[in-house]
Amino acid sequence: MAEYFPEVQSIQYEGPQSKNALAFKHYNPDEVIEGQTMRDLLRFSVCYWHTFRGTGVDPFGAGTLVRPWDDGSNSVENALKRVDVAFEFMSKLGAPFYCWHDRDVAPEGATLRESHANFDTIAAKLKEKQGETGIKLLWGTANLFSHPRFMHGAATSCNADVFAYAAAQVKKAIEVTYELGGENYVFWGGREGYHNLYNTDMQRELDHLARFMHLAHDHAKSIGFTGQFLFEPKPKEPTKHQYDFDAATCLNFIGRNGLDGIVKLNIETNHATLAGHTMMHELEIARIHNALGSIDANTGDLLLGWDTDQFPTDIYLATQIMLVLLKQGGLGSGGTNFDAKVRRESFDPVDLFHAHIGGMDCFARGAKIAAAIRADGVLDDFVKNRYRSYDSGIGAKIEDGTASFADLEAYMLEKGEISPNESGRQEWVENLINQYL
Ligand code: XUL
Ligand code: CO
Repeated sequence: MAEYFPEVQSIQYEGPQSKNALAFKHYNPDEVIEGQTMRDLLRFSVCYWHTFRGTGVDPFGAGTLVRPWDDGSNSVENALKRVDVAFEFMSKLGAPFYCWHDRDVAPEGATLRESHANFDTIAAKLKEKQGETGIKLLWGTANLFSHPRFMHGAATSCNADVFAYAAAQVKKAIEVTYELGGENYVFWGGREGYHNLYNTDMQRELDHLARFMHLAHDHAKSIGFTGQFLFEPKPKEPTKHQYDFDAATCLNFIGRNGLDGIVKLNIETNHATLAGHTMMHELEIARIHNALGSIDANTGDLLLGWDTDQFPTDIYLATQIMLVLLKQGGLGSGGTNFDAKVRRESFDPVDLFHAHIGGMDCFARGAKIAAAIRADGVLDDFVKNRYRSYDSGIGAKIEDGTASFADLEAYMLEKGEISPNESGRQEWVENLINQYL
């Protein structure tokens, strides 16, 4: 059988001293962190769209990532060959999971019927390769944003036929996800948003989006798909106002529309920063609402205001992420999906390996550092101690709901002034984290 990455053997863990660029320095799949192997804790996933469909095209120039195996066509034959490429890459990398949009893996046909048939053909091969390699599907999703028909959105389009088309596509994508044993199904809003309120009925559009998710859930139930539904927040790009702006906005939408317990969140680093938050903030918001389902691991660029989808290399950031993930004991059925692309100047196929190896090592290192911080317990003790006034006395009564405003007034009239405040010690806490890096 043809080999597409002949210069690369399977990537091994060689430890921090290794000088081999094509080896892991920190990601050791069998190493145990807080009772879980790194393999099970991190659940790394390769995304099909950037890794196998990315061309490096930008608004100023044609694609640069010309792959030797790709004939440049959108044919089924080319798509079938790409499956071999993908599984060779993922096997050599040692990634346990992957994920796709329907149109990444299979070409759109001239009709919906033809698109479904193409998808079935490719899905059969994906299933075969999953069986051969043991690589599993982390999640599937539908591309409801590339085709011109989705110019006004999909579920939130002003045109009911577009809603119906999107429904047909998601129905099929859920069925294929189920057929391939996918563990989650993702909804990223794509063009679900607006540019101008003068021509937009926001109430109706939001109601339609909620209806769409309920219909998707009803269908999943009817076919026995029990994978987790995930909503992926993003504040802008492509529309100015996205309905899934950030974690809090998505959680409000979920709660308001009876989707609690049905839909969790897939949090992406570059989306968090575009929303003016940190990734840690977004993860923590999701976690405390019991809605942290999965992550799209990437990073933006401090100097650029758009979704650059770069591979994560910042150990400080990975440490913050892992502090939250370890607090909730991992990601359950979710994973760490590299929704990231190599730069258009990095056009060699081997750059795909460098990118993923770096991202996996970065997260592994973040996991080790976060686990060390948690094992020492200094940070945790500091935070617990900071809130100790709520552990007994008036604080305990506030928390258990037995103190009224009148009780609090009586308490304070009697006491006269508060106990002295204590320093937040932000600088000390930041220094403390640096000691573990
Ligand atoms: C877009 C994005 C998507 C979703 C899946 O910014 O992140 O690729 O992850 O549709
Ligand atoms: Co994403």
